[in-house]
Amino acid sequence: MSVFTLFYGIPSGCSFGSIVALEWSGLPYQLCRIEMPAQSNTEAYYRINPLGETPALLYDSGKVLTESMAILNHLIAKSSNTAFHYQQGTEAFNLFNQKLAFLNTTLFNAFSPLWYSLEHPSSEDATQALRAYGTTQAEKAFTALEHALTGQEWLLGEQKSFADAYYAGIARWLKYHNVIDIDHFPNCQRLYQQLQEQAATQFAHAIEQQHPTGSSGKFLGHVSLEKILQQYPNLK
Ligand SMILES: N[C@@H](CCC(=O)N[C@@H](CS)C(=O)NCC(=O)O)C(=O)O
Repeated sequence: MSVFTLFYGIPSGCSFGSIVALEWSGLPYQLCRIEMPAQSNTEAYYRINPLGETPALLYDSGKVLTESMAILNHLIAKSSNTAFHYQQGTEAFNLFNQKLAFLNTTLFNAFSPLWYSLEHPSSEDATQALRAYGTTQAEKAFTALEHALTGQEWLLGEQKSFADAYYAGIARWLKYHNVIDIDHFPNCQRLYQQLQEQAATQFAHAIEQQHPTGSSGKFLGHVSLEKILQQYPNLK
């Protein structure tokens, strides 16, 4: 089996979820660290993803997959852990896709105005308007999630899934942007806390913060963007 390479973004990228998922998957992989926006918005990285976004996954010796939903689904298909496999057309498959789509659209997008205001300093009024919009959207999304999580251990119910991994990377933005305290949503908070106790989540934090850490999966080390581009000259 060829080695996967995940391009993950710092600080606080949504690619965090793909790192956690790779740890859970049992697949051998390496990581390529991309600073956003300094490295993500360069001609070199556009050869990996013309949108300049992370995560991106290099697989099968030269194919690149972008978009978290596609990456997570690919990792599921390749994972030897059958607990993560859902057959198309089943309720489990629908539920997984529904949760992942909710996180990747409604929840993720709620934070867009907050990221924009942080990365594009503007007038006090404009910043306040963006923050107010982001806060309203985040409140709406977390309220919906709070109801959906009632009486459930994980996003899918009793079974942990890659949707939970992805949630761990997004939910932390409430604190990052200092908008609403996650304690206002007890079920969301419980799920978030439960994820912090997972070895894979602790590993992903340590990787982002460049702290020494051990993998509970099949992490093989870091590789630089330059090395990947030399190794795969045909990447556009
Ligand atoms: N739809 C994409 C969105 C990816 C995305 O927007 N990633 C952000 C980080 S969470 C990014 O790379 N931003 C680039 C930058 O800020 O320079 C996905 O789900 O993977």
